Amino acid sequence: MYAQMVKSDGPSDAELSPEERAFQARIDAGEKIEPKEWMPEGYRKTLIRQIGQHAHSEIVGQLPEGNWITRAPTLERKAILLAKVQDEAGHGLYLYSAAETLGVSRDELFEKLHSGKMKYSSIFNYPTLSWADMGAIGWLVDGAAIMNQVPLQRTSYGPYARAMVRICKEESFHQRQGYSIMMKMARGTEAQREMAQDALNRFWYPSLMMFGPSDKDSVHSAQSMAWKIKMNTNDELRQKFVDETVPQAEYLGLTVPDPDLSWNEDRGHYDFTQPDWDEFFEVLRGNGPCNEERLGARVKAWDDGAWFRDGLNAYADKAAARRLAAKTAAE
Ligand code: FAQ
Repeated sequence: MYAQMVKSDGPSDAELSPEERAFQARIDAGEKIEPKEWMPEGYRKTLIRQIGQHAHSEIVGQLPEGNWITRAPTLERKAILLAKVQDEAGHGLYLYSAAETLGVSRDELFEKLHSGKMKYSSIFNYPTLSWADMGAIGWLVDGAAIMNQVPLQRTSYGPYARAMVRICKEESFHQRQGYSIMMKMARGTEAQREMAQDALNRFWYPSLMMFGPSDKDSVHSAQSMAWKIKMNTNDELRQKFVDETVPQAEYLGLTVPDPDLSWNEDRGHYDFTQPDWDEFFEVLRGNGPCNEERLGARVKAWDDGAWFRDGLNAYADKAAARRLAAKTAAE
């Protein structure tokens, strides 16, 4: 039903080849597609785009929080934040591995990220200005990530679906740690409560943007949903996020920065103000507050690590040559 409400970019059934029709029948029957099996080129490319973008988001997503590890207010908070940021690195690595099963190398993916040809989530182009932002990121950003990723556990590509199971478990811990920071701040001193409110004010709309453009502007949704690469439309998940998050803000005693937010009895959902989509597309074009800084940090890390990668490769080459020499001598 939702696939009909979004822009269509896929071929009609009559235009499918016999192989494509058989492939679609497997998807419709809920079968998982595994790496070595036949798949349409568009399916493979869409997965590389989405999984690659997702992996890049996890890796770039370490930067805004990594920035606060040395400034966490207690040893316990530091240990928790460190573990969370390390989890994000792990998520990136599972996802790069899942993308590699589609025939793309990790080096190619990195090259595309570093040259700006591949995207990462818009949210990581916003600055983290106070400790309360660590709470808002865990609560809202990981909360939005979970909302999007829980359905992806049922996505049609086996390696992606399986990566999502573990990632979602860890994201739940992340969301709870963020909410725990927000509770502490919201119930602390007046200054702490103000910091928590300010963090909510700044992260609310960028979090809503994480779900992607509105359905009418979503280029890929129709085809991705037909292939079960995406399980829900962008607007559907955004609405679910608002419905679940508003009561959590109320429990904290904080105000969602949307004067038009109201419960709509007839729809059984909150009505809310859409994010500024011009701002969203500007961030995607590289003009957000921190795009340059984030990409610059990743490129620098890649360049600084060149000697280490070279060393590993030289060691692997030497070990392979030794193995070959030993084998030849034994024959
Ligand atoms: N940011 O046609 P659609 C995390 C692009 S995980 C940047 O609707 P699609 C964990 C889109 O690529 C966060 N670009 O696209 C964490 C396309 O451009 P293209 C990442 C965006 O793919 C937490 C164009 O707009 N999660 O954060 C965004 O069907 C805390 C048209 O859009 C995932 O990647 C955006 N927000 O739907 C880490 C989940 N939205 O490629 C550290 C998997 C759209 O043609 C700390 N991905 N675009 O040049 C998805 O579910 C989908 O890819 C969507 C976008 C829903 C993100």
